[in-house]
Amino acid sequence: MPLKLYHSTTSVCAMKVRLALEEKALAWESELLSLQRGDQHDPAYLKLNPNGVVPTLVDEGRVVIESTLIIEYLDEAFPQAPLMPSEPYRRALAAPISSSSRPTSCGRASPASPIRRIASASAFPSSRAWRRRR
Ligand SMILES: N[C@@H](CCC(=O)N[C@@H](CS)C(=O)NCC(=O)O)C(=O)O
Repeated sequence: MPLKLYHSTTSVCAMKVRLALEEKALAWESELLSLQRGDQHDPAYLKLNPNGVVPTLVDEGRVVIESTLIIEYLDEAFPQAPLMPSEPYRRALAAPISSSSRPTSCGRASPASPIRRIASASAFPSSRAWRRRR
């Protein structure tokens, strides 16, 4: 059973999970919600994500919420193409990038933060690949 991602086109939190799925080349099924229409408040969706926000990942019936936790889950559950370096010092250097996109700061990275620099980089093949598919 493929991974299922509940997401929306306008959500940066959902976008970072899609980037992780693409980087790891994982097959996934799309459940596209319209935040404008209020799909996130649908009682059936609230059973999966009581916070009424996207993204939500379902893996073999197991529900994972919170974008950063979803990415960490994916990286541990599917070790191919790891998102984090294995060498401890390099992991330490990468940690601020990961922590600046923690759930509480989703979409609120400061102008100087590493995640913002990465997001504004011109070469972002994974997001382009995702857009091409839609
Ligand atoms: N901490 C959550 C935040 C999720 C979140 O705020 N998602 C926004 C889109 S980026 C959302 O679904 N908003 C819908 C609403 O507020 O009604 C995460 O990182 O997954």
